[in-house]
Amino acid sequence: MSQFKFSVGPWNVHPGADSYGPETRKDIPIEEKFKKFAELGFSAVQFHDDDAVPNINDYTEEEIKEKAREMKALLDKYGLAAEFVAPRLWMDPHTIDGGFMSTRAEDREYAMWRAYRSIDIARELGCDLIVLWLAREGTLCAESKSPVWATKMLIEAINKMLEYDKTIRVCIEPKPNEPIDRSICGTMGHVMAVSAATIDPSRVGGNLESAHATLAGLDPAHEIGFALAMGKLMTVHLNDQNGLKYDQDKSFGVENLRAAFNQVKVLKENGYGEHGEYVGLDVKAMRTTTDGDSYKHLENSLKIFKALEEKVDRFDYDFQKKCVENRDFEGLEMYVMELLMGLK
Ligand code: XUL
Ligand code: MN
Repeated sequence: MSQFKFSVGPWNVHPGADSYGPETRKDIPIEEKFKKFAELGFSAVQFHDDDAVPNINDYTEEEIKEKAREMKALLDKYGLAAEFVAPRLWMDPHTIDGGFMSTRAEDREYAMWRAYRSIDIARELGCDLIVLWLAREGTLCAESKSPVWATKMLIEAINKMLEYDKTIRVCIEPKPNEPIDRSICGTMGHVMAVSAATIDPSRVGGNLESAHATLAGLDPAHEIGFALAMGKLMTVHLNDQNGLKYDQDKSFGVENLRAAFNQVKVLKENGYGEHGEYVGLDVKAMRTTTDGDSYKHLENSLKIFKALEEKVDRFDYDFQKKCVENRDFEGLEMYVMELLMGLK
């Protein structure tokens, strides 16, 4: 039995299109996804604003709230909670050059409109968390905008959100690149600095995604640990990533099992989840996956996470202590490998 509650986004079950080819699987209606998420043991759903309210631009503010209430009823039907809402600031023609730090004032205004609507939707769905994955916030052409100005625009946008709703929490999901070239907020360290510069740092934290940390050349467990030490790990996006290339969102643990073990270990050792935090997955199926296996990567990720929880439960802290006393790190490392290989 896992001690954690798990969450997942509807985009994690997807038709398989990539930048170089069309869809390979059928699109699945959101209600069918919810039903399956509940069956698989997920407790909550993560949303983009337009996952909750498709065609969001076509509606008035009141209509958007009404549509969100309909989505809440659908969640209730399957006993699921909403974990967060994230404004999708990368698909709209207004966000071609980013959102909060777009070079055009009318586009920055549009980004704020989406941020406010995300807060409205979160309220209707019964959650208080806004995730900002800052997809296009940075520069494609380094000289196109000042990084000083861009960083200040991000802080200003977050301040406006904190003012718009006095209890909402804002959670930045850092990523160093892709689709943007140079991101403004690439790591947990950046998130902490931005948080500290806002009008209410207690309401601004981070969402660590394993793949994003790897893309920054950092260890996901250390990024998680850093945010935990600051009391600012609001959620996680667990997945895996094979080195420094395009963002892969592979099933949790399939590329680097030891790194995955250490992510589970740091979460377990530090009481993650005790304040209602979810273990969020952000995993994608492979392009070759068939319709019948549309959820297999989710099942596999949960299975690997739970198996690693058991490994953490069996971790011999006395042996670890002895190894540390003797500076026998070769011994400790081999012990971890044997534990993971099932030899211990
Ligand atoms: C992109 C990414 C997004 C966010 C949600 O790399 O991880 O799916 O998690 O906006
Ligand atoms: Mn993510």
